[in-house]
Amino acid sequence: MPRTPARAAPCGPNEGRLVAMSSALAFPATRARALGGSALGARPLGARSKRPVIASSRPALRVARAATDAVVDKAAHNEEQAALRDEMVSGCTECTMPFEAERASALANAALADHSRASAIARDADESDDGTSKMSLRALVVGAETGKLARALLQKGATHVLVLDHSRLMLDRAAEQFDGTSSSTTGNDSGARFLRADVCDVPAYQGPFDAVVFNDSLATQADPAEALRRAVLLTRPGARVVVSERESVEADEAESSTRLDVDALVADLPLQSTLDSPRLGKTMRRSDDDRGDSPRDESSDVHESSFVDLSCGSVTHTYEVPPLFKLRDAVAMSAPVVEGFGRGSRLMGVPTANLDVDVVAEALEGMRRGVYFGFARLPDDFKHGRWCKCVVNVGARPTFADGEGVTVEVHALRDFGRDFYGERMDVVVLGFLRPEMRFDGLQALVARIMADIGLARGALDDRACRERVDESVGFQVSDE
Ligand code: ADP
Ligand code: RBF
Ligand code: MG
Repeated sequence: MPRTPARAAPCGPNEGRLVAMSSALAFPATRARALGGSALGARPLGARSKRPVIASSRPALRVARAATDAVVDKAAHNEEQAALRDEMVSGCTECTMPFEAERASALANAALADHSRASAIARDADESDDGTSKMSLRALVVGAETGKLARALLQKGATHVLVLDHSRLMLDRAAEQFDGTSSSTTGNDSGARFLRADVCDVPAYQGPFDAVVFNDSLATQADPAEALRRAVLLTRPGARVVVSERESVEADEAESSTRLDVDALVADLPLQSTLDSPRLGKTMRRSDDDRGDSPRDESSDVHESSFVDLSCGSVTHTYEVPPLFKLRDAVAMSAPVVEGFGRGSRLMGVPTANLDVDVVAEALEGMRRGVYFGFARLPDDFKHGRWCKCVVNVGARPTFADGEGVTVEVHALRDFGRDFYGERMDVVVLGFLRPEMRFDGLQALVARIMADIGLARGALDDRACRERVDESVGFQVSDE
């Protein structure tokens, strides 16, 4: 195949794109081969199954049918894509892709260069006796292609790479890049593993991932926005998310205008362009458009000019899940606890002391909306006057219909055994966890809050963090 950038099939004369299959079935390369090809016959490329829509006058039934239709459509879409890809692979003798090696290297760099965890692994290895680190760096590749990307990621510092595709044959071919592919399905062995699955069905135990690369696969997802959202939920703070779509250099205007608007897709996600790296401290200050009262503010988490790399015949966007990081200056607040929406304890099991926002208005000026960690105390309460760990949400609660106006809610990681409305609460905010985001429901929000609490505990246990508190705020942190 000539090495020219083209919107080409991975191999052979077929032109088309790949995707989906909803079973999360992990298997080693050998099993992939044993399973053989798809039972589906060849279908016209690009054809989408159209199911008749059955309308119901009863709303509940309508909703249920719509949901079932979506599941069936997705399964059909995924099967179709799997069949297409199987067909591409089985039809080629020598499989190559345009700019294959260069593109793999560029994408691996986008995913890993200056990655905070990669640097931590290097430091850890330096300090260890045997020069190796016990830390892992997990990458998720959506779209197997020829396996070169998985290889490049491992070469550039990833310890585990999970490769997803819907086509058994495509996975099988990618696995040929590796000798002695691990048969682990739990993700605990290092190296490359291959999973025939939809990205939305990857179980959390396979992660958390430090890098996710959509390898020319986002546009052909049944629901690209949902695929991105689910992938981001599998990541760890500081993770990179790279979206790369192959593109012909001769792409005509029509083709360019139908290009995925990836920035728009990530607008509601806790991602920011790598150009606006929090390590540079930029994201801790609100951007201008975040200051007004405009209802839209989540998209300020995403820099419009995310990195677009047109080399290697691809358009590539690189984002970062904000790392856990400490504020340059601790933010101190002290305010009476006021009534909120009465939802925290009752519905969520996470009581949040709502601070009087008028009193903390000045401190809020420098803070973006999002989830923070720090220490809190009730200074006027003899029994609870010592500092304890806390998580703090500064935001508009977009998950709920009441999402108007910024509130400051503190969940203290301590059992007070009583309510303390009207009492003064002191809070020292030390670090940022993530931007606020809209969740699909209470359950998803609570699950994420639990993860936030875990991350906050870890960060606040960090000796350096505690020492810094003692120095800059001048109090001894309780060791409870
Ligand atoms: P509201 O919507 O009125 O804020 P919540 O359901 O969020 O109600 O409950 C918050 C109240 O619960 C706080 O104002 C405080 O009095 C009490 N509370 C008890 N334990 C805690 C805790 N660990 N963290 C925060 N608030 C707590
Ligand atoms: N609400 C949201 O709508 N999106 C969020 O991302 C979000 N994150 C939160 C994180 C933490 C640690 C806490 C304590 C609250 C968060 N909330 C979020 C606020 C939540 O919606 C609120 O506490 C309840 O609605 C009760 O007012
Ligand atoms: Mg509350």
